[in-house]
Amino acid sequence: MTHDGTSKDRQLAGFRVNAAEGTLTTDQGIRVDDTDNTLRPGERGPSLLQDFHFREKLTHFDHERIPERVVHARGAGAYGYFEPYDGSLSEYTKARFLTIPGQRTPVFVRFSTVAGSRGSADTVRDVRGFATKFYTDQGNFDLVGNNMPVFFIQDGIKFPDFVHAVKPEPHNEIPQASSAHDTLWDFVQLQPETTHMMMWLMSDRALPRSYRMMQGFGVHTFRFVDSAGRSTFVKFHWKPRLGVHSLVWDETKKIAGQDPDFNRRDLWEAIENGDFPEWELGVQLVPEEDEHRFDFDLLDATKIIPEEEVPVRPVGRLVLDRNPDNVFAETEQVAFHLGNVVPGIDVTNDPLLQARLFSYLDTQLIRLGGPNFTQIPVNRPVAEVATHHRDGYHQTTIHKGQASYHPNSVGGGCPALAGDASAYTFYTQQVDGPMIRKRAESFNDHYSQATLFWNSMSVWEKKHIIAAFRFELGKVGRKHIREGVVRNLAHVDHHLAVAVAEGVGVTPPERAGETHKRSSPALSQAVDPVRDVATRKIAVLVADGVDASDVTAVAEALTGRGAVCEVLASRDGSVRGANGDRVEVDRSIKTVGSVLYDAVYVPGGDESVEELGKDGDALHFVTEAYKHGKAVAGSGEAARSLLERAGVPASAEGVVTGNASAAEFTNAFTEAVAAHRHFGRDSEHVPA
Ligand code: HDD
Repeated sequence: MTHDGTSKDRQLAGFRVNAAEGTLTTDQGIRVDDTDNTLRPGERGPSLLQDFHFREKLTHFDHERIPERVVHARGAGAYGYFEPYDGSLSEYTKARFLTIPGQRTPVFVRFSTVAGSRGSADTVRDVRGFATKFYTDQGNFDLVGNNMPVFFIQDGIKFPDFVHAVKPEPHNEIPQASSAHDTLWDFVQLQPETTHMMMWLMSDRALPRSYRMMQGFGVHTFRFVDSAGRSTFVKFHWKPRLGVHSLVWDETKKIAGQDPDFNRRDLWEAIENGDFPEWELGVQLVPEEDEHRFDFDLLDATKIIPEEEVPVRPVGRLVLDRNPDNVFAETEQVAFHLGNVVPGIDVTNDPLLQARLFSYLDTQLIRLGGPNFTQIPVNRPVAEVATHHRDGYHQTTIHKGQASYHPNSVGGGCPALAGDASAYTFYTQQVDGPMIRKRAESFNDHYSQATLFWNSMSVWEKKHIIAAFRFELGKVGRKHIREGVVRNLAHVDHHLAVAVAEGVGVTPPERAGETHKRSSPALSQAVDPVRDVATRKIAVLVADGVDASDVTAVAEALTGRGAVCEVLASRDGSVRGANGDRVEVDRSIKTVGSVLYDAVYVPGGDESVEELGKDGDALHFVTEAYKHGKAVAGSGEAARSLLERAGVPASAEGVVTGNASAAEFTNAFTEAVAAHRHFGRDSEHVPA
């Protein structure tokens, strides 16, 4: 028996004569003794319409699906809390949840991909959604952001055009969850404002190793408003405690086959294991009077404020510590909306943001079937709700009394208007101008920040970007589209445009004038990366005859620092150790692949290593891990030569050989795993 915990439910609980949890009933509470056979006259007769249990079961099943989100359909969510470090933001905002030190505000966060359907793979090249619902004591605040700080378009009126272009093409519904097709790139080449975002999309940011290892951005410029009504512009940033780390493209394609749930599984397992993901909230603050101080418009969502110009000020932390109980009820039915703001936070005139203020509520009405979706538990504020809204589909509140209007005397004037500073009031802004459809001149520079991004990348990041453009445009059938994109890229960087042109068989473009040399180191994943082995997965390859002490030495060193070691062999169960003891196997190598691990280790034991050397799966495992830039280790001479046979030079960066019983070995391997990837290796091994 299910009940939703409303007060009515609790009241009725005392009257429940049928309340034996565990006995199957109909929706009307009638106990059921058979749910396997329809009612029929005679064993071989037709099913009877009067079988109410059968009809109810089928009807409910037939109505189980609701429309998936038109974008961000595939997601994974979790609960947790946010707490500010101190009260220093109260100088800028009266939002209580940001200014009361240590006060925990419950949150629900939903991560998502954008383009794919609900059942699509997690690791496709795509933007990731990072939407946070703060259940504050002043009402719900939704920060509906992405893992990239800019967007494809400047005005929300173009959102349907962009989404139609990126989604599978309408005549054959191909390709699923991929931007590598004609219509997206056609839109891109004709709409140069997409250029900056396309640089991000072609970068490794579009391939996060984990939701726990990606940044989040509010994207738009918002406003903070203090208790005196003074406004400060603000951009929101989430920084993951584990650092920002990505997969490589070849790997993502393979994971999409081996474990399409890779990112959601990772989030789920981390939380179940008590490795609670954590982010730091930061803000960039710009005083109202500095609005026009930049060489771009603060209202243009295709632009960042470089962190070197306006530093990100850390203000609090987000911790996710509870998985949902039911994905449909919570992760699917959660309804985010940019219009959910609390006193102290306000919107700006950014035309993309303004369109979102309309679209999110509108989309919830069709998706969740009416205006009462705010009563669904995951959407319910913790702050008290008292409205004159009545009726509508799926109304679960039993409103009492006769007055559902304002002003009223019949209901004692209730609910009354807030007569004090606790009410939400919009920032008082002077707006005046002719009614026109026109974009401001200050939105016209589509290339400078794309160049800034490119200039800020390390050599390996640039290689990955070129490879990504070549892959995506290589899938575009129409040559004029490829040419158009390359022409736009010439405004970003001539070398980039030529490298892409050469890869996709179009004439390299002329130099489109000098591009600037500025960079913003904070944009690179290679600058000052967080090094940590916590929750990293290490594959330990073994066979009969393995040196069990080699297994233990590395497993203890790494798990001691929070990593996860899994012993893989050609079959499940256990293998015989060199000393005769059994060594437990976690998984058969046939059920996994190197792409599901961060590093690989071959312990010593001559017989074991010889056996692995004859096993094509094991050799491939090592070769592939190395190719993807991962740490590789081998203990003893035999393992070292096995690595060489697998194409892994012992002298390469991130490759550790020697003896596992030595502290230098385990320390070096731990360091190599903590580095995430070793792209400084021989360039022929870096996909480029
Ligand atoms: Fe959006 C969902 C993020 C522009 C219209 N968007 C959606 C979600 C995220 C974003 C994370 C999923 C929320 C969830 O998990 O339920 N969207 C963004 C960002 C944007 C952006 C960061 C630019 C800065 N979006 C944008 C525009 C429009 C929309 C310009 C329309 C004018 N977005 C929607 C939507 C969705 C949505 C159609 C689909 C499902 C939903 O809202 O609830 O209304």
